Amino acid sequence: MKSELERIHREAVAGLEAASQEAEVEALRVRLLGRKGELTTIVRSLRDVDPSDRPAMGAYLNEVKTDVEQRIEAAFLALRVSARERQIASERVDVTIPGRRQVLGHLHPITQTIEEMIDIFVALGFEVATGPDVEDDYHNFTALNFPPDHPARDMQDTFFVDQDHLLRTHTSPVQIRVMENRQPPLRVIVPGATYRIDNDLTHAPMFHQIEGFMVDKRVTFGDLKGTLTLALQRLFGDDTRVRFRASFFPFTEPSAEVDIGCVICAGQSSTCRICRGTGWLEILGAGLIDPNVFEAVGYDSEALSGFAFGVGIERVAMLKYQINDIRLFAGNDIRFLRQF
Ligand code: 2U9
Repeated sequence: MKSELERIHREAVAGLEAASQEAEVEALRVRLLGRKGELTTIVRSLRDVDPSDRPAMGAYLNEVKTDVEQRIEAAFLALRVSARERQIASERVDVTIPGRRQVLGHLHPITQTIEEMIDIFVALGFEVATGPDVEDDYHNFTALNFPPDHPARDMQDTFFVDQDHLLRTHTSPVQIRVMENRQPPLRVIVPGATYRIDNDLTHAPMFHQIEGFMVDKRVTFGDLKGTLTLALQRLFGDDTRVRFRASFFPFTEPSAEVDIGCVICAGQSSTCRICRGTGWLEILGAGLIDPNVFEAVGYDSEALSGFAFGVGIERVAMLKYQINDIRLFAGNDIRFLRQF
């Protein structure tokens, strides 16, 4: 019996040392201490031992049983501790790892250009006004001194919604609405989308304008020249040359087209493809507000004067960023937009 106990003890110690899972320890516990376990069974056979040897054998059996019980308990504990340690290690958060960078979007280049121009004019005391994209014929044409047979009123040039409504061809109707509702002195700029039936490299059916105007007593063409020269130099650089050429618009008299020195060759190349060797780029239109426009909004055209100007935002952005196709702005190709 002693040798049998020694064998059980040896195997139990070896089995417990080898066990790497709680299930293995549990299987050993059942095999040794379960109802039909080896140690449980051997206790029963103590009665067959010679009575003189029984106390010593009983003591030895108890010693083995206690030792095995303690080893099983220790094995369970060790496995639980190491399982917990493994779990903690796997759930560890390294707070020193750099975060995943969030990819930030940005404003559309047209919006950026509008905001830049708004900032320039706001610094000069202008306020911002906006109005509807769908206008009536009166505010888009008639009040702006367009004669009834003006070519811009043609179905070929303007998107008509019905007989009397259209997609505004410029933001000028907003200025009419401002003057209808308020009295001078006024300094207002109007950014927004405009629409014309046009589609090529430099003309899109939907484009953006900023128009501006100032009305007060004794506003002169000199005020217009000073304001626009300053604004264009803030926009394209302090050294930008600016020139005014006589022109015609229904809503201004006198009228001018305004050029800046070529942003590419600065007038130094007779073969420049941007200015075609002229050294100048047309950038905006302007003039003193026609007295007929003042009369249309109920202003006294004898007592008041004002200047107005209009600029195409896409054209400004194309010159600033050297883009050769206006359609890229509305194309929404992310590879194009990411560059700004
Ligand atoms: C009112 C009175 C006058 C606005 C003006 C221009 C000249 C002009 C063009 C620039 C490029 C339009 O986008 S573009 O094609 N604009 O040449 N605009 S004067 O004059 C006004 C506006 C409103 C009541």
